[in-house]
Amino acid sequence: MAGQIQRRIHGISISKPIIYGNYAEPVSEKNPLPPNAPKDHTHIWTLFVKDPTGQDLSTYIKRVVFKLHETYPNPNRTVDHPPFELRESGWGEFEVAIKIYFNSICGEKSVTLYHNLKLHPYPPEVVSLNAGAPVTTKEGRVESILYEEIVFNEPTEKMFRLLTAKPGSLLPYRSEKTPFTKEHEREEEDRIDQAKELVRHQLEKRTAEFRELEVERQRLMQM
Ligand code: SLL
Repeated sequence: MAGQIQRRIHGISISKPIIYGNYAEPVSEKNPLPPNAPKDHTHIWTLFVKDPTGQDLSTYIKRVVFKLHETYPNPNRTVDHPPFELRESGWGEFEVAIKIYFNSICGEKSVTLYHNLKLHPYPPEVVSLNAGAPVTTKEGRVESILYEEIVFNEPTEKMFRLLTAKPGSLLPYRSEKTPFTKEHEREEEDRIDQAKELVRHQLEKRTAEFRELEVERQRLMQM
């Protein structure tokens, strides 16, 4: 109802995984440009926001706006339903702002992610050093994909029901972590103290043995 304040659940955070990025393929006979595309475009690419497990993002996402480079006509491209994808062509790489709007029952502000649209792969030796490094797949297409978790703190009750319909979204409640960590620390300290005590005991025993041997050696020397 209009004006009704949505109740929130305190002390709870819900995390939703997403992947986002782009695919790109060089223009070729098999992968031709659309008839209306400028002739200097060399690649056809797709920008996307997806759920990594294949779930339907429209449960909580209402709209995705891909803000392209200003060389594109109408650079703000809105996608109002899944799949949240945009297929285009171009000649250059640039940074895309991906603005995600949530369903109104979420009571959440939009979130903006940034992605460097990639058309060319990185050299293999640097791929593991770069999150989202563009790589060439077996099919010969370039992929640059990033992983992110959208965290909803103190979600509305409706949102909570929506997002937890599938398992695996609830994050541990923050304050529970503290006693666990302290206890853990104390146990570790106890273990270290016990080990020190053992070493000290062994050292004393050995020193006593050496002292006895020394006394014995001296006695034998005097004979
Ligand atoms: C730069 N990275 O910094 C480049 C910009 C722009 C890419 C790349 C198509 C535009 C059109 C296109 O690929 N733009 O359709 O004219 O300068």
